[in-house]
Amino acid sequence: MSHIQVAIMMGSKSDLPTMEETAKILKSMDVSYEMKVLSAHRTPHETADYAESLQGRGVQVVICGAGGSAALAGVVAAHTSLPVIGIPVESVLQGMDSLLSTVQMPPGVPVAGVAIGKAGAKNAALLAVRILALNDKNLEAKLQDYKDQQKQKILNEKI
Ligand code: RP5
Repeated sequence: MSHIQVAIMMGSKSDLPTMEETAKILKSMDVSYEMKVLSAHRTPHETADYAESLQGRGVQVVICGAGGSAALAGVVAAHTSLPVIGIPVESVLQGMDSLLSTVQMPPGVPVAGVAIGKAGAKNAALLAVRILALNDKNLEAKLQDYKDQQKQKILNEKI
């Protein structure tokens, strides 16, 4: 069985600056991941094959980022029963197109959509960690540390 806990997918290498924010948080919490460029539109068969392989490999959460007519998260959700988190990557329409394409799924095929861009990329990682932490006390403690650090940062602000 694979040691990969989270699969991070993106529709193009041009999405990498956004998706790196996801990877950074997973890395900081010692969550294992792999990153894969696959496009719902440009590599439809390869995308389906990869999505269908994940559960059998022991992957627990899939995070997909795409921009524009962002079908990736939805297509992956159609090809796996794993939880799928969709990040709308910023685009020519400032990501509104990506946002609607990602979240407006038909009932029965869920995608957990997060905010546009890097904020969403960070929250996608944290949401994945929350899912994994349901069965991992060590990870739960790391999430609590993260929350405590955020709290201290705000409380230490001087204006
Ligand atoms: C989407 O089209 C990708 O996810 C990317 O955000 C956007 C543009 O792709 P490139 O033309 O930069 O490859 O499928």
